[in-house]
Amino acid sequence: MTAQAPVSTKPYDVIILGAGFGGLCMAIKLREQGNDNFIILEKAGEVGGTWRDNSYPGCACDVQSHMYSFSFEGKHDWTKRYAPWHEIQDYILKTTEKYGIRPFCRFHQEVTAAHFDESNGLWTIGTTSGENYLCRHFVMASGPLHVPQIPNIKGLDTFKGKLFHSAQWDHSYDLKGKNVVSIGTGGSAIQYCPEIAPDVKQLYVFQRTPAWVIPRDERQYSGLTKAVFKQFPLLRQAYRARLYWTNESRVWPLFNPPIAKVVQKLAEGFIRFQVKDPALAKKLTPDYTIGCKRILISNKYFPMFNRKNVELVTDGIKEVREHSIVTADGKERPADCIILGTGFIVDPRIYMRNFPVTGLGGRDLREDWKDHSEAYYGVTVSGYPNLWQLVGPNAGLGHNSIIFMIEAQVDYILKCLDNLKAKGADYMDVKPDVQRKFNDELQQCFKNTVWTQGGCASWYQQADGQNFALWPKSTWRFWLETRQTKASDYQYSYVTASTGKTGKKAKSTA
Ligand code: N01
Repeated sequence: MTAQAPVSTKPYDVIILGAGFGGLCMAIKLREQGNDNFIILEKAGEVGGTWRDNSYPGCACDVQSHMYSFSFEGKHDWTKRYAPWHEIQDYILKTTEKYGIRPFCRFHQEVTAAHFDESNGLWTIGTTSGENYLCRHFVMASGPLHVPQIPNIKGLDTFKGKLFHSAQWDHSYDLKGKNVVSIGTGGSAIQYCPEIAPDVKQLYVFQRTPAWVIPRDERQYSGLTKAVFKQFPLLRQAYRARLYWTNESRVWPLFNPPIAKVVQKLAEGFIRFQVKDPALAKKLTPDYTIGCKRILISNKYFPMFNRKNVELVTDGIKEVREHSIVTADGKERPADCIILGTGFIVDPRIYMRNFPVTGLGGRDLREDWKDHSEAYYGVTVSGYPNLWQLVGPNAGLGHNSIIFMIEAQVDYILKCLDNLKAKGADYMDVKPDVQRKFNDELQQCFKNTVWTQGGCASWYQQADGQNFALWPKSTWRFWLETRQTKASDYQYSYVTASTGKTGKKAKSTA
């Protein structure tokens, strides 16, 4: 919280952190309910989140666009099955205008603290601009993947060439004819490397762990298809449903490692088919079960290694020098530019990495989640009343559209808000035993899946080995389980008129 900063006197009903897909969905649905008493605090100067930030060459969503869009805001004229980033950002901008969300956005307002006050049942939200805001409900919709991970490599800070992270691509820098080092082989790198390879003099792709990459069922939508989707929205919706169930069927190998092994054989064949040199194909083949880390899709990644100017480097990085990079075997490679495709800091505490969130009795979420992050349906955390999250712990996906999860979570939150109103209470808090039971059952679901049996280390797991990132069931189960709220899962509290100002303890009821 900014000391001495003014606090807005009139509390908002809801403050949303972040104007990406999640924040916008929350805002649109609030407006649909006739609730205009909210604002969105956005650290950047525009809406869009990931799709505003990531603009590297080849950046596209690896979930089909007809699925990776709001169910209530279909778009008949997606150009491709997997739309490029700017088309998705354009969709977000148009949706923002159509639903009149822009006036609710407060840009360049990075949240620095969130503090719950039991005496009045309100959250105070501090921002870098120095303004503090009051609200009844605080919705954290910042998403888990937005803080670039800069690797701790010896000498990286002494590098005299061009250095940037994939999420901060410098389009003014011309890669033509340059010696380029790319570190990492995750979802971002496998998209931009094949795009830049034809332009650069030499591309060194530094791989620490190979990724399973499967074919991308790419297609352009013809004018006829777009016209049909425009004329017959039901057909577009049926197409979306087909995509949904196709994606959903992909989760079965993840739950059943023996089935995953069969899929893996096909993926191995795909590498051997696309890479001419068998020794190189072997280096590109992971030694863990497919699905343990996110499965990537590309038709261009493996063939890129058949180019003369692309080298796969699997030796560990020893150090970076002023104009080169040196591997553990002592080999030095010249570098004009280093691109970090090293992903994002995914930490259970990512939502409040830069700021404290204090709940009942002054408890600190960063402390509570130090070793172990837990929530209830990735939406709410016991001890932090009226604090809501989108894509919180165990609400992430590797096989289907995260927007499906966001919509289910937003609906759930709105139902909770209705329950609170119906009870005439000021704040609600999920009961600790409800959260405990939910998480114990959830972690059981991970047993005998590729995530625990697959033999990989990934950002899905926290230090104690528990998977805090993914939803371990089908997404329709998430929808079904969150369709109804159970009022008895929560403790409801009332702030009496007299306690509002004096700070006496609020009354609670189950
Ligand atoms: O990041 P990542 P990303 N030295 O974390 C390596 C999703 N996404 O930006 O596996 C050397 O996946 C690291 O190696 P290792 C994407 O699926 C979605 O690519 O840890 N290497 C890995 O290879 C993912 O969930 C879309 O051994 C180092 C890579 O860097 C998320 O976004 C599109 C290293 C990081 O891979 C982020 O993807 C694109 C080091 N010190 C991406 N540190 C969609 O379409 C890290 N690495 C939705």
